[in-house]
Amino acid sequence: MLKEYEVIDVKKIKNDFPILNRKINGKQIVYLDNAATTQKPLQVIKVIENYYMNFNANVHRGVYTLAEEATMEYEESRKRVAKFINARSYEEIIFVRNSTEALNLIAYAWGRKNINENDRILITQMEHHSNIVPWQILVKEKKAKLDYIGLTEDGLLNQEDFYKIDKPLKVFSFTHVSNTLGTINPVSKLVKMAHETGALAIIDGAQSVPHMPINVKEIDCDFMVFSGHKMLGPMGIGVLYAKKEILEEMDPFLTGGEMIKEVDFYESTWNELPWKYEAGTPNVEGGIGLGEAIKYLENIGMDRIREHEKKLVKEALEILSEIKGLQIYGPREPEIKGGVIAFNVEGVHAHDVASILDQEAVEIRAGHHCAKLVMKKYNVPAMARASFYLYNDSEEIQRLKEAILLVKKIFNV
Ligand code: 7TS
Repeated sequence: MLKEYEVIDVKKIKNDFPILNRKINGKQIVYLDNAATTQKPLQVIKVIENYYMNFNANVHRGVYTLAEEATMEYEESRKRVAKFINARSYEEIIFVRNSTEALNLIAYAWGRKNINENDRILITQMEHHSNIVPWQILVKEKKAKLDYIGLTEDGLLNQEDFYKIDKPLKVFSFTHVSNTLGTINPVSKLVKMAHETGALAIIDGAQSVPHMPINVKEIDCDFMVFSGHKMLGPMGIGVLYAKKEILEEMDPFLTGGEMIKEVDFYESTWNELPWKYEAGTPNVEGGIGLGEAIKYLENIGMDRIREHEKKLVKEALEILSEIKGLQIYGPREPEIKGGVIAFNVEGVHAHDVASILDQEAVEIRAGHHCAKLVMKKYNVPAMARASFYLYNDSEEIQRLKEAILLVKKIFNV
């Protein structure tokens, strides 16, 4: 039975995640590192097991039953992904390993063809390193220019910076939700700003696609990337979404088997979309597992998952704000904050915070979170970070609070 204030049945959901029954130091685990990766429900684990037990074969080549079944399931997953983010067709969905690979693919395949000397690429100070480093390399190679949108003290994008940088702009690449500050950026507006200057808009959806309804047609971005493992799916499967006309114009990234139509001695031609961008044997178990993860999320409803996380964040911010000496980073309004709260306990290194929390079976991440430019903004070497998902609840926020109070007691701060 759902309690009146609950938007989803967390108790029932928890039963689908065997790992959440684990005890650490005799205490029930509280898993709060969902921005790094999420746990997998039995439904996903079983679908992978079933694949290996019953229809494992390489895809797109065999005409025998196993190969046809594997191909069909893999391609069904692609269609499910397309529908999940409202892409126009499965042709716009490229399976890759993760968000990092997808961003590198864009920088190499699109970037090397379209970026020239003195062209400008714009990113933001809240990016994960995977949306910084590929651009730094491209810019060096092409003698192009890299610009940044900075941050306000509250962890929002300083949108005025957009109007200060030199134009014309070729690319504006930004995260939808910050993996450290939790900031939800106004993506439709940012895409419009990019398009008005003639730039392409790339969205890093690693922290948004798993947590809220996404409609790429409505947002009108040119590219969006995300990772299966952050949305209940297996490791090693990710997605590059791109508008069809861009994928048609671009050259392939990796080449070899699978991605060709014809191969002659000195020339080759490319396969149809989306396989033009998928060289070699793909991660079939990953694709099938991701399809099942999406089924699971859809059954609960992405709008309800977002509502649930909004409530958790509101509650956590209220509770944590009462702790003296706790510095919390990022916006405070649940409307513009995803389920991510980064903090520091005054006088204690974030790694010590995370170690003591682990003694209490509260699993959080500490460090720079692959967002060193965010650390620079707040002038800290590291932050502790709790990040939520659909299987977290109020009791776990209490456990988090008690564990932080214990840190303060141990360090006498
Ligand atoms: N972009 C964002 C916004 C991310 O949060 C991450 C991973 C990535 C890209 C890269 O994803 P990957 O699947 O290619 O690794 N973020 C984190 C994190 O916050 N803690 O561990 C990984």
